[in-house]
Amino acid sequence: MAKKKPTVAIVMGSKTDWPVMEYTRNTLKEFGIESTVKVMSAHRTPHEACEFAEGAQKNGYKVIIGAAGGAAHLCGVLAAHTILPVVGVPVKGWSLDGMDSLLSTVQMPKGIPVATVAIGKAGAINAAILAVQIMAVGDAVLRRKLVSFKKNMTKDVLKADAELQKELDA
Ligand code: RP5
Repeated sequence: MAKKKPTVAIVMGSKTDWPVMEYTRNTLKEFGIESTVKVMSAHRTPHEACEFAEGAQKNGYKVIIGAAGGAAHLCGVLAAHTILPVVGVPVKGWSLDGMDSLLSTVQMPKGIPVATVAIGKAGAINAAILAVQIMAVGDAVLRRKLVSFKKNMTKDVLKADAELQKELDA
């Protein structure tokens, strides 16, 4: 069977962001969504990054997920060159515990939003779920998958609570 066309683009500022952004790709896979993963930097490959964002919609992408650390301007640059929704994952860099990445991703001046999620792994997973939620607006199959994803989370927490209560009562 032919592989489904990717509808989400994951763009990272460096290959060193991959251990975090692998969670995004894997979470998207859980929903049956294929993604393209690219390393592109706003300052080291500025032309490639802009070109990619400019062509993203025409190339079938519905959401772009960007990830960068440090002075993390990549997501803002991507958002400047497309009307697709851009979700930004701040990656913990070499100092400041990721606060630099968080603030530079989230503090977009008015007009060019970047939907910024949490720093690191939680953000990487949430970026994927947010992308699914965005696409689910026009897709009943994805909506059903989101409902069962949430039900499973509820079940897991209730199960963990029941186990804890047993341990405490023992
Ligand atoms: C950013 O700088 C990247 O997104 C990465 O998080 C950070 C460090 O990049 P490397 O020096 O590891 O390539 O551009």
